[in-house]
Amino acid sequence: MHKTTTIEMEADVLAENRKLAADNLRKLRSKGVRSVDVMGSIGSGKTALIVRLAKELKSKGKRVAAIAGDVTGEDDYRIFKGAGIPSINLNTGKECHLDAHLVNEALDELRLEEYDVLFIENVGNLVCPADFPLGTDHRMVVISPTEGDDMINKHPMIFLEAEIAVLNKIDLLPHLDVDVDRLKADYAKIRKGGTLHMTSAKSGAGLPELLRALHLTD
Ligand SMILES: Nc1nc2c(ncn2[C@@H]2O[C@H](COP(=O)(O)OP(=O)(O)O)[C@@H](O)[C@H]2O)c(=O)[nH]1
Ligand SMILES: [Mg+2]
Ligand SMILES: [Zn+2]
Repeated sequence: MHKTTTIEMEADVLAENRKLAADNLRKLRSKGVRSVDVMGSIGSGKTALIVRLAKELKSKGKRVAAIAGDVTGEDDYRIFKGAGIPSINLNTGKECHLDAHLVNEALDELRLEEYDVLFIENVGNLVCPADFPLGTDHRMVVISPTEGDDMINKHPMIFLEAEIAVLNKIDLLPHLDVDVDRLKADYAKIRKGGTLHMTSAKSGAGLPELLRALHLTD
């Protein structure tokens, strides 16, 4: 009995989130903003990638904004501001993921008509963000080789949910005993024929290809 009630409540929460996500997507598209939900593990380079991608986009004349999602604090928000990216800070309090409701409030604070692209950095976590779409054009998941070569196999749901997957920090590969072929094979098993994008937010490697995959550049 108790289990049934819990499952019903969860189903309600997820359904409500999907409804708000659809509202967010409509709102963003009506203002001509393309949006990306950047999910991934803690420290995999989500913030660093957003900063580099925003720089590339700005050089092509695109106007970029960001939402920094964290449990607490303003660390990423300050990095975005320091990089000249107009940003909103979203603290979840104790939740380990952003949800469509929080993002809906942040969208009200941004003058959306002034931007072409919005990056939303989700809370670092490879589990529950998968269940909470935010209403973005794309969902992207970022991991890095220092986390080991079983990251994809252990978290199939998020790789199934996000249509773009990134292995960042490839500049570190020469120093690590990580089996990249295993990561690629695990990914190809989960998303048939999918490409695991290889990037370095440090050197800039792989970023033009990633921007094309996100349909943010030609
Ligand atoms: N060597 C290297 N370091 C990186 C790269 N991307 C991010 N980092 C570093 O990894 C740490 C965590 O990056 P951050 O972007 O804050 O990760 P996040 O928690 O996913 O947002 C920082 O010290 C970054 O400078 C990369 O491609 N190569
Ligand atoms: Mg970050
Ligand atoms: Zn969570």
